[in-house]
Amino acid sequence: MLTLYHAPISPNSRRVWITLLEKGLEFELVEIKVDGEQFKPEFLAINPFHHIPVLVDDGFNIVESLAILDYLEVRYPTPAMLPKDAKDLAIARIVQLVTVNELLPAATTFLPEFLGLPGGDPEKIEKAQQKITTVLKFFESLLDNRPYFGSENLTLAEVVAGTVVDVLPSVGISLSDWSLD
Ligand SMILES: N[C@@H](CCC(=O)N[C@@H](CS)C(=O)NCC(=O)O)C(=O)O
Repeated sequence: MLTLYHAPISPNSRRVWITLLEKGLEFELVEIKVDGEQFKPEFLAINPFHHIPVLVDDGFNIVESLAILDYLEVRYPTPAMLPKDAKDLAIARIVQLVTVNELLPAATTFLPEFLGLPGGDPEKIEKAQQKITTVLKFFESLLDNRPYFGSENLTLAEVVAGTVVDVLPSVGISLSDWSLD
């Protein structure tokens, strides 16, 4: 039995939720409200770092969303969601890690705007905007004539990037100039 501890607002969590759906797996969804519920002893017993997502598979607890995706790919290999070719796999992993390490932190700068709160530091926002443009240009350079990163089929690269790229228009960053939308 698979159980996902999840918060719909979290891109880290949504990437696991989408992967479970794409793989057609049955799972129980436990919503954690990240306004404090993550610090309850019951949840800290599952993840001492108080982060969602956590996936529990028959009593085995997995924290860290990218580790969860790797686990799911090996444990439930159909449909395959990572390329087998070395270069294609590198491209998929690059997209995942650039999303987590570059794009998501830059997009988070726009969080106050997204939540309708007073805006942040204009200098930081300008830098974040430049970073997002650099990432999108870089992602575009990794695409070839195939519809997905390094693949003819949907991969975990699109799942990870998609949960962040998808919110960019809602914080005022248009995707119309890019072949990624
Ligand atoms: N590196 C972790 C990050 C997880 C993470 O930061 N989750 C946030 C939600 S996006 C969270 O649980 N925040 C509440 C907290 O840390 O107390 C992963 O990829 O799973």
